Amino acid sequence: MGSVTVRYFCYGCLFTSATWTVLLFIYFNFSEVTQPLKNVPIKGSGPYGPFPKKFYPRFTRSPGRVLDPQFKANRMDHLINNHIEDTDKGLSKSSSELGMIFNERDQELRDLGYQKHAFNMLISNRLGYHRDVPDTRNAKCRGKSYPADLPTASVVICFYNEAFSALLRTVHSVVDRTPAHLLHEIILVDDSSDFDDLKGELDEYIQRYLPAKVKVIRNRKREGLIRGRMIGAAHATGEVLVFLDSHCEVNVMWLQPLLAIILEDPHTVVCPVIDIISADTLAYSSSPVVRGGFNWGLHFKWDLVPVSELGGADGATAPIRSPTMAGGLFAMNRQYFNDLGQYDSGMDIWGGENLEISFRIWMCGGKLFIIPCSRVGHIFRKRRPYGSPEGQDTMTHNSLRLAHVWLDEYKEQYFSLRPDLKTKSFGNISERVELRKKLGCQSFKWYLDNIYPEMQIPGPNAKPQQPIFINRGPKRPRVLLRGRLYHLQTNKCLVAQGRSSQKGGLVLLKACDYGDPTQIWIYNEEHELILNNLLCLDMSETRSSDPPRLMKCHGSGGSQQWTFGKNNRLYQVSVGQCLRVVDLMDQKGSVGMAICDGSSSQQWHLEG
Ligand SMILES: *[C@@H]1O[C@H](CO)[C@@H](O)[C@H](O)[C@H]1NC(C)=O
Ligand SMILES: [Mn+2]
Repeated sequence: MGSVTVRYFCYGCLFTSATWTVLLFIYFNFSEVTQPLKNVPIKGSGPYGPFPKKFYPRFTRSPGRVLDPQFKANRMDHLINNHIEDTDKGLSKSSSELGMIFNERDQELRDLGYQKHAFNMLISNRLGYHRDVPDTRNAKCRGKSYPADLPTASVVICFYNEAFSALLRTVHSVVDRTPAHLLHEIILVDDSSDFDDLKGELDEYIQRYLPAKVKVIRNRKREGLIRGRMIGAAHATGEVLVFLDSHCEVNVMWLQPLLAIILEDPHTVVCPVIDIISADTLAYSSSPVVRGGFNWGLHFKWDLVPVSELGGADGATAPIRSPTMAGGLFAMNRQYFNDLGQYDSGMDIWGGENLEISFRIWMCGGKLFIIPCSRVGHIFRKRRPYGSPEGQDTMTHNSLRLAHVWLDEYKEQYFSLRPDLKTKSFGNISERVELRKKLGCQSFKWYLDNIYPEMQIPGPNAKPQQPIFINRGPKRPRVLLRGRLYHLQTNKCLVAQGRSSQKGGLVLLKACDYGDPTQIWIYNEEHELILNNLLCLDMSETRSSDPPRLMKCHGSGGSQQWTFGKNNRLYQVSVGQCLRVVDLMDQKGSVGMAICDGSSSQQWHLEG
């Protein structure tokens, strides 16, 4: 009897300790995960879709690395119950369904984002403020070392109505990937933005989660990017000014190569290679090393690097002389920026200032280089989402000023393209003309002869063309699947409504015709769906209510990027929705896009 009591007593003890062990295990595990995620939701956030709120990375507001990115990616995948059958380069793996729309709110956020910012704000918000980016530098850059006594940098970022998440990812990427002793300060210049979250909420965030060297300056009225940068520079106290756009992410070791060149020669202005962050998917990808040029319409353009400018002792890691800069991203000794006359304060808002400062640098004794070992990603928006306050054409006004100050007789080249501007007023340029005299600058002819001999000058004295550019053969994307695209439930095929070669044509569901080769689709590693080896299935980027169409393949993802996912869904990246049959009963077989719901109208299969 006694032994039975003891036995039950022991079982009781075992049971109690087991229960406690389990409880403690659960407690510690969960508190570890949830602790850094106790975040204040951003204004305008509510309950969202199928996610438990605490795991939702979109509203992370805490400092530091909220979630290790791998963990975050896995969590995201897990949450959207998804195993992406990506066979490609790991890079897009975690992000290819990050834009998926689950409900009306997501849809609104996405559409509003495109409207206000011309990029996918839904994905930007979900990415949070920290993420790793692929190291896109040439492998030889990794072995380089830089002097210990590099100058300190003041990073100046002007913003106007920027998406909160994009701005903070820019700032955090700088803080995360810049050695603290080189980062003197970050100066954010708010050019009188209209959005509320960029006011008090931004201040509060910076105060709580960013180091004190991150400062905000608020313009009382809209000044534009050009005067905005001058205001930022006037407040800066570091030795080097680094200008960045407000939708960038800097890469590893981005700053040291820039500072090293400026240390060597303070009259050298340097630009990083601008990597591409897709406006549709926010995927980060490498840019080829190109350099800046311009045309006689005074528009900036990218040129391939002439062979004569390539290589040198350092090969692929050597600085590349660039006739012009793109404008948004560069570093320059602060004293030199002031000595060289900053910017033309008579220029408004945006446009032309990048050519003006480029000409001024070269013509007045400086140098301008692109540094292949420094890389900064930039969201290339499809359009400029805002105008000037009174809707003026500031690009033309600014170009006109620069033509009159810097182009000498070559301004006739500009006017021959724009005869309407010959008599147009451009304000008072006497100060800038004075500056050019004071600095003892070279002629524009000198610039063309010495810095940009590739520039074509029409007319009787035209120079022979020098098309000595590197030839990159267009790489054909690898084919992953080839066959008919079946709608599973009806076993019908997705085909062109008219001819498969007709650009802009619709697609619909029809009985499969196995003798018809124009019903064959290719799915390739670029995630394109190509019908009959001709046209790509394409979704209008801003209007997800439109049905998909067959368009010329553009090779840059986004509107032509499709993913086969869980439940046989066919997901469109830039729209964030899935392909579906509009009405299963209807004989017309119309297809369109809809929120992914796993229903049978949305199940597809590509098979040979
Ligand atoms: C242009 O500005 C300069 C000073 O910056 C001034 O001396 C000059 O009178 C101005 N010219 C005109 C026509 O207003
Ligand atoms: Mn930009």
